[in-house]
Amino acid sequence: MSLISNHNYPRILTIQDISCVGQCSLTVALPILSACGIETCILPSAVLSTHTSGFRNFTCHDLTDEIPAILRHWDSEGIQFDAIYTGYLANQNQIAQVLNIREICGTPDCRLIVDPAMADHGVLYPAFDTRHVSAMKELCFHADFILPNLTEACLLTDTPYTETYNPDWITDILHQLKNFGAKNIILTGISYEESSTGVVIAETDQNPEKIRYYQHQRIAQRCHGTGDIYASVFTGAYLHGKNAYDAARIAADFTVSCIETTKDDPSHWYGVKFELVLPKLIRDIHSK
Ligand code: PXL
Repeated sequence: MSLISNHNYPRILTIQDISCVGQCSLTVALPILSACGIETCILPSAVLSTHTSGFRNFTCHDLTDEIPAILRHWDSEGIQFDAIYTGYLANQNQIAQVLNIREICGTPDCRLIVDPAMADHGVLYPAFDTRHVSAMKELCFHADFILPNLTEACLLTDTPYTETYNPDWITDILHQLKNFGAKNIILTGISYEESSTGVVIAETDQNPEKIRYYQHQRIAQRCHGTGDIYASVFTGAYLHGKNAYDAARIAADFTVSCIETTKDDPSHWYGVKFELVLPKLIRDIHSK
């Protein structure tokens, strides 16, 4: 029996690592997408003992070599996905395989949502170098949505990173992303004043293009894993049927609540207590 897609009940494949401890990547994507009512299938890119930001001596088992056999099996079973959402990918080879996976197991209108998940606060994650950035540029070019933070947007456009900018500079970055082929861009962590930050929602494949800004509270605390949480909620809300702006807004509100819930607990430095906020997410997703 094949698993041909049933559009009334979207099936998504999310490709990212399993960090066994650390509340990021698949351990947040799976519960969040499920809470949004989306059947979620996973392709683990690697298994790590913890994430790589702040823990020392973590282990990492790269699963790239497993991917072709998994794909052959899915193909032989006729398994199809309505959407593919990628997060932290372990190497350039895996990035290159994503389009092949969509080709073989995607429905004809399979949407590709890419969180570049490679850098933050002006620096690349420890495991990556410029080859990773080049491969990610290529993947973003084919995506329906990309969800970079400012550091990733700068890397994708070869722009020096800065924390001081104005709306014109951001518009210029968005146009550079559009020129290299990105269709819809959800740019997170864009702040024009001390007390607030926000998300830019640029639907550049619309005519005329739509660029909107959702401003929200800024909490001074830096928390790990919030990019993965944001991208997972955006993806779940969007596939649930919200428009891009509402999905971006729900994701921002959820992420802020997660940080609020965690910020006064220094022992929880490695992630956020998103589990406590899932009831709010379910209410927001299922409200009109
Ligand atoms: O949250 C992004 C992420 C995902 N997976 C791993 C990471 C990181 C960020 O550091 O190390 C393994």
